[in-house]
Amino acid sequence: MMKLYNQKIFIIILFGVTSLVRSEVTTEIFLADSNSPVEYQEIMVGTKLAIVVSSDSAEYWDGSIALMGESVNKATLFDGQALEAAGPMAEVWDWINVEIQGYDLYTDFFGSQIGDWFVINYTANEIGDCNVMFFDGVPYDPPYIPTYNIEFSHVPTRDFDGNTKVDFGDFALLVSQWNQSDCEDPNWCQGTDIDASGTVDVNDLMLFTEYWLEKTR
Ligand SMILES: [Ca+2]
Ligand SMILES: [Ca+2]
Repeated sequence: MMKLYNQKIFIIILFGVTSLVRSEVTTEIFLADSNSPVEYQEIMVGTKLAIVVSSDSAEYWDGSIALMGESVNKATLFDGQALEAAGPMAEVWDWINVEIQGYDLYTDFFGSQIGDWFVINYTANEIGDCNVMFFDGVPYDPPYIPTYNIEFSHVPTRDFDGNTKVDFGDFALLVSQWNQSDCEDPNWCQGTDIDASGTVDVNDLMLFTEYWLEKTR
């Protein structure tokens, strides 16, 4: 399990685009204050991320980032924006299909530059696996087959008091619920019964410490 200690997590999507083919599409995940990409799968419910679409080529591009199926409930994509390098006429459009949530992305046809083109914010809403579909090229008709998925696993939050950081306040809440044995859905003893076993015990403490000092945004 990878742990994060940083306020922001950027997912840098790099495109190795040539003039002939859209090739070499890769996804890398960075911590905000690190140059080292990390493998990143598990995030707490409530965590907010920024998905940044970047390019090493200054040419026209369109594509899409979206949630479909069960992932629509698991997370929300919001506040999609074109950045300066996408060019002055770049556009971001909401998906209008009610079963799909996300954005179609279009650079300026002539004015794009190398750099960061778009940013799409992501928040984890529910426990479970979530796939963010990435399309190299806007898909106009079903079936919507992504170029690849960015996969997340949402785990229960350890930020019991909701102040966006796992810290002593949360630990104090865990202690206050220690040995409680009547935890029930959906409250689970103020969230401190992390594994939903019905009891707040050492297993929850271990799960809690895995995310010690992690921030959710
Ligand atoms: Ca907290
Ligand atoms: Ca438990």
